[in-house]
Amino acid sequence: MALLFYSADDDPEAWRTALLRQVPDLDFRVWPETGDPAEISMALVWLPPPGLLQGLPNLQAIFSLAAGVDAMLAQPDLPDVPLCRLVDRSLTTTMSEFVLANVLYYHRDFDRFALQQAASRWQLVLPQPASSRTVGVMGLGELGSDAADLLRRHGFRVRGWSRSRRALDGIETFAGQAEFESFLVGCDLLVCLLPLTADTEALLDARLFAMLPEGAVLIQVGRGRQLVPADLIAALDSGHLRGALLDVTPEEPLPADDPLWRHPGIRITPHAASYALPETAALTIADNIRRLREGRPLTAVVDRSRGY
Ligand code: NDP
Ligand code: OXD
Repeated sequence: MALLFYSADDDPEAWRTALLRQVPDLDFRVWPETGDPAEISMALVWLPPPGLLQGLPNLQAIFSLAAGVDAMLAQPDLPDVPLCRLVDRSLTTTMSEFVLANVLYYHRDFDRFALQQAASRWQLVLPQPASSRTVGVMGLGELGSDAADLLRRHGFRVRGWSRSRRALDGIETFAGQAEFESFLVGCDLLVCLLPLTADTEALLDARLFAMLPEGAVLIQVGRGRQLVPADLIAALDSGHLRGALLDVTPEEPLPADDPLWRHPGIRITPHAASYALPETAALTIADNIRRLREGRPLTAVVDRSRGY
């Protein structure tokens, strides 16, 4: 039962070391040194070249090197074996930290102070308690539920929205389209941590922005194609929205001439919100390797009909 690794972005040796620490007898191969393709039963990959996975006749599972699998699912002829998302403590922790940092940026008026400094204007804006703001988190999965909990522990009022109903300590939860508007109307800051699916593509549009209260802020850390950029720019220009942080953009890297770069109400980070450390991510992948070997059900398996 060999595992084949492919990624244009990740260091295979770091993953080899981390996985062998957990599964010492693992036969870890790095493409293109595949050996006999019939010996490969697992693939640990991110966006493999066309034909790579299809050429593995005994493939039993694909482990994604990313949490969001929209790009993997868009691959033509993805083999019909379980596809597992990346679930990792370090990915979750760094995401929650990034979300908290950006919520605090607006909560503590750093956007206003940056404008004031540009105009050499000294003007106090009195700090407000965290409990005076409501932060809404769209998506209450691995990442969203942890970010919501960190925000709650910091003292913010937190509400969350998901497809099915979730119960989270101290967090007001909303579910589905039926409760979409009642969720949005109370959000001073809106964090998007949704996967990209047919239902969430272009969800961050004029209709959604109009449901948010005047002066709301968007923190977009899901996927770029969930945003309609022209609608965001219009909502900022009209003064309805106060600002937006975009960690993900419809095109990545964002082209130098894209107007999103230059809008005064928009801050851009280069898909930098979180990262998975091989040392910690190897724990959940190793668990799935053992499960596969022992014929037990895998965890973090993508439901292809839902798209996440
Ligand atoms: P999960 O699959 O664990 O959670 C997804 C959540 O979104 C679930 O709560 C789910 O609802 C909810 N959801 C999905 N579709 C809908 C819908 N149509 N309406 C309402 N709620 C919906 O994913 P993760 O938390 O692990 O990751 C979320 C996303 O974060 C990834 O898919 C990726 O796009 C993005 N990401 C971004 C990174 C970055 O650096 N910017 C890094 C890593 C991930 P339910 O609970 O009912 O299933
Ligand atoms: C992911 C990401 O989905 O880094 O893991 O965006």
